[in-house]
Amino acid sequence: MTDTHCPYCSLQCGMTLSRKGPRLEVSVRSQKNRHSPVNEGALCRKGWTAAGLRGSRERLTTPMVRDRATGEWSAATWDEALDLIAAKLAELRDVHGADANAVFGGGGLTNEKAYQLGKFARVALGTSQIDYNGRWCMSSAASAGNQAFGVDRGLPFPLADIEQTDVCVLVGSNLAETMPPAARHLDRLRERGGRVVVIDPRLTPTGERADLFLQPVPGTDLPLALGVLHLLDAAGAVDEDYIAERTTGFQDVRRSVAAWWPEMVERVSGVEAAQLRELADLLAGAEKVMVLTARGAEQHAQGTATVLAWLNVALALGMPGRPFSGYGCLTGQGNGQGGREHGQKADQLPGYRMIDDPAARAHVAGVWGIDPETIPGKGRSAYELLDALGTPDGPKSLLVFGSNIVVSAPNASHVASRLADLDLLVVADMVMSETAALADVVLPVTQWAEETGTMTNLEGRVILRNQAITPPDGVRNDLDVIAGLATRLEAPAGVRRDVLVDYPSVDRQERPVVSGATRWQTDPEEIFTELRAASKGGKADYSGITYDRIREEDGVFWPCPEGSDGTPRLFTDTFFHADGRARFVDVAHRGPAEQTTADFPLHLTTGRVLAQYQSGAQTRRIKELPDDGIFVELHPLLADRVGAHDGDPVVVRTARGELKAPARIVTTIRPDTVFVPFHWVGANRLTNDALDPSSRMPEFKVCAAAVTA
Ligand SMILES: Nc1nc2c(c(=O)[nH]1)N[C@H]1C(S)=C(S)[C@@H](COP(=O)(O)OP(=O)(O)OC[C@H]3O[C@@H](n4cnc5c(=O)[nH]c(N)nc54)[C@H](O)[C@@H]3O)O[C@H]1N2
Ligand SMILES: Nc1nc2c(c(=O)[nH]1)N[C@H]1C(S)=C(S)[C@@H](COP(=O)(O)OP(=O)(O)OC[C@H]3O[C@@H](n4cnc5c(=O)[nH]c(N)nc54)[C@H](O)[C@@H]3O)O[C@H]1N2
Ligand code: SF4
Ligand SMILES: [Mo]
Repeated sequence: MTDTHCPYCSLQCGMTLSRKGPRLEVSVRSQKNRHSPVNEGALCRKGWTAAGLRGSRERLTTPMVRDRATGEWSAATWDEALDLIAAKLAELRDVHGADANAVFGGGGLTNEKAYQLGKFARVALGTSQIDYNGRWCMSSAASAGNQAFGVDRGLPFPLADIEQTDVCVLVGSNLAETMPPAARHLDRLRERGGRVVVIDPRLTPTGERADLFLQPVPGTDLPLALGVLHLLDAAGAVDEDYIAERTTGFQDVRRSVAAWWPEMVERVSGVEAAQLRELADLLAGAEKVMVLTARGAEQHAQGTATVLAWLNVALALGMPGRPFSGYGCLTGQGNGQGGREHGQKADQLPGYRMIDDPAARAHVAGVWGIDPETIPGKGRSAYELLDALGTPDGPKSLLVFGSNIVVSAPNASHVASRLADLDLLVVADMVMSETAALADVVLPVTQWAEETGTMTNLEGRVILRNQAITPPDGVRNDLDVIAGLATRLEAPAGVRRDVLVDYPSVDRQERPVVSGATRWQTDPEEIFTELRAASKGGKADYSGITYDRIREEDGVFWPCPEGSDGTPRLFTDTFFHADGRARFVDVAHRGPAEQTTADFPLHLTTGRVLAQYQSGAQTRRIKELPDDGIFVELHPLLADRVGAHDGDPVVVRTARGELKAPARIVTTIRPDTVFVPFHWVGANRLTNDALDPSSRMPEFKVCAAAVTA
């Protein structure tokens, strides 16, 4: 029996794995799991069935190489596959320069993998071209958090704090379906007499839990926030003392919200002025308010500005840093948080250091035992990277670890055409995902139950994934794959032991320096020790966290410098900007990048259903999970107008492509909006690749569409 955590979402529910003959059984049987802080012994359907890939025929167990001419696959040995890849990477670098090779990571990778992948790109390949799917996830909230607070940690408080607030406002989150065990916190909050507000163009199972439900036009959360702040200020409900003591920039924001009368907000968002007043009254009368955003608010070309507008509401009410109050982002992927802290993002180095900061480069170069000058600069963001593949100035190869981009990237047909122009596409995965099926080489890797490593959940809590079983024959850990390639590329793996944190007994002068060593680590705990050193002194400081501490303490919250207890709650005394204050940022509403027209009169939005996870690469292959296939959700009024019948196919068209799928007619969606889940191929043939200017987040949540029966 091994205690570990679910492989999927950012809740990282504690679960117990036991062997039952050849099978693996999921339970929450252990004492530890019954009391695990985020799920208290509850799991959602995806968690219960997570072991379904173990022993399944869908599992890849041998490296595969595809013949470009015939399209045929043949099995290869690991040496053959890695030799082939390394030789091609070296050739491309020699001919076109280091940026000819690119790496694409994922927020499902452990911290150790994310760290090692970033180091591999910068040290072994020397490329600036690395980014990851987290750009499509909560990057707008990250960018807003950095601007307002000077730091980006999903929730600045433990999840269970939700129960103790007075009003919890969920902007674009369907957590009852996307993090089901978390919904209990909303229920308990309401049992205590607190209120839940949900803002979503669809009345979801989360919306059904709300005391107040607002149903805006997709892409109008920003003016809603401006309208709320307008009303709060007019009512004298802003916290002037807090604003004066703990923030800067309010006066500009106050001036710009003055123009947003409720009636004007109603015209833009479709939310009645009376409802907006109801929300403002609720907030004005509450002592403790929590504003939480998720993808509905964030996945927009104005996602950062939208989050900032809601953050301004929380700040004006004086909430961030106050007990059981504040602003938080509900991150998404299992390691969506840690994945963005340790260097797989184009502009970052480990510890949430910025790659263009000379001090950060010097520190990390010190740990890596290399000259800071050799660390490349900032690379392209995820979508811009994919868009550049195979173009004259763009990368000629792509290594993918932990993402199924041809299903999950916006404007996916275009992305598939870019992949086709590569000289080399390598995908490491445990199944033949739609992206793997397009690769030249596919490498079979371990899944969660077969490996150890740390993950950082939505609360900033660093937890430990424990290996429960040995991997199937032929399958390797991503860390082995990275080390195998780095060694073949003759990359130095010189960790300078003198900067490591674990040698308190040795005098600093005498600590051994192994600069120039060529062995790349594959042991997760060794890599974590190096990560601790690399993160030391950074914003996401992990230097005081050890595997033992995580085991003993139910996880440890960063920042956690050596000797610290960790930080479950941020901002109680100070924010992370040099002056210690939070910043109001004045933002203006521009609306979605693509407006409706006579040809495309509807709003298309996309998202999730309970039983499927992400691109579906894993969950569509698990027999115990219902797979109803892709569908188009639309309102009866719209269905009547276009002559659609429930269950019969409709065609959705946008400027980028079309999708034919069964109609699902529901009264819970706005009549001017259609919804398509993205777990199957199709939704992203439709979506718009317009990007947020600061986070580079694509506008998954709104574009202009037409529907015909
Ligand atoms: N079942 C399941 N759970 C998951 C995942 C999964 O794939 N499946 N993925 C995980 C990951 S990586 C993530 S990021 C999270 C995402 O978790 P959520 O953000 O909760 O999920 P979404 O369904 O993408 O979007 C949430 C809601 O936003 C609404 N929405 C659409 N457009 C707008 C808008 O313009 N404004 C507002 N206010 N709302 C809008 C949608 O109707 C939807 O109900 O879930 C995690 N958990
Ligand atoms: N239209 C639309 N598109 C969206 C969204 C939306 O709301 N609407 N949401 C976006 C969001 S928030 C996200 S997070 C992305 C997610 O979309 P993807 O990045 O495609 O995420 P997954 O489907 O989880 O893909 C992970 C892949 O890696 C494999 N894998 C899992 N673990 C590991 C590992 O440890 N190592 C390796 N090598 N492989 C592994 C899985 O089998 C799978 O094939 O989609 C985005 N796309
Ligand atoms: S809520 Fe998330 S972490 Fe928990 S069991 Fe479901 S998918 Fe797994
Ligand atoms: Mo996500």
